[in-house]
Amino acid sequence: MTKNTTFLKDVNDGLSQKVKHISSKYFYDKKGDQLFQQIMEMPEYYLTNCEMEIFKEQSEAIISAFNINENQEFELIELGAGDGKKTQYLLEKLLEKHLKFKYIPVDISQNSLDVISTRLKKIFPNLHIEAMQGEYFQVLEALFQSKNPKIILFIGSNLGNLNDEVAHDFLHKLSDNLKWGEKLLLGLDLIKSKNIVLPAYNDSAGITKAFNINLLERINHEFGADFNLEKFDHFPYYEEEEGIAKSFLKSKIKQSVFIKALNKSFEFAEGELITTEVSRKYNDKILNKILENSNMEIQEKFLDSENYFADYILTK
Ligand code: AVI
Repeated sequence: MTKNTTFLKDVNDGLSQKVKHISSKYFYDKKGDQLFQQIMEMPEYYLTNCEMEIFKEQSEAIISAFNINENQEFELIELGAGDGKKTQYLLEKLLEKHLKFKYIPVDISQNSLDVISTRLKKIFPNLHIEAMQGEYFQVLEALFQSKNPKIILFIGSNLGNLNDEVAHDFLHKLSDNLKWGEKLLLGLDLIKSKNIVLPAYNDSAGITKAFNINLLERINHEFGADFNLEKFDHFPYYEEEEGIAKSFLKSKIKQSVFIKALNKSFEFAEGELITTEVSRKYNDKILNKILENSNMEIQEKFLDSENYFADYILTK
């Protein structure tokens, strides 16, 4: 099945449920990539700055924690590489130390990979970079074909966009592929109060709203749907106790939407929600629960100065 037919099938399945949903993985078309870049620049979206600070200030200590054998070439694999701006600090330090490694950014968006490869090659002419396009789950096997030791980067709290069960399966599968002593650097947003988290998913410039609504625009373009974008609202939600930020699209009125590629109409009640994203926030207890029986454990934790975000080193 091609990517597009999987998307169409997921739209059909998700909108046919009693509680409608469409996965956030479909946010990232070209416009979605650009909007996410803009979100990361919004003052309310603290996640990027916090993790940037950790990489800027603590890359040296992070590299020590990797326990790298200087005589052995290794692979630094970044899952969901995005724009690579944070990783840049780590790459700079690794290159300064003349360590032998290949950097493999993996992303679902070929567009992001092209941008990151061009940019990093310019900044670091000596960097050995080999991008791989694909979804995390699907590329794991291909990634582990070479015998070289591996360090995996999974930063930006990307894990939080998977529900806990899927996150558990993913980390366990990843661990199954890692050899004894190999590391995963896992960047996670931490549980904190609503007055900090909620604005991050509802910036005053309306970029997150546009990012969410772009999903409907994408369905209009790709599948000839007639979603009226004015008739849906961005609806963000977060309760500290649950620790999960959620984004919904809310139908402003009772309406019917036709999707040509499915030759099918979908009914929306006034106020009805489509779940589009979960962004889980973590603490050690939640992470340890997900890691239970995975053969991976927390080795070290690097925090930003506000204690909003953590980069965990997990070791097998
Ligand atoms: C990519 N991911 C970690 C972002 C997040 O915070 O969940 C995506 C995002 N959604 C809305 N704003 C940012």
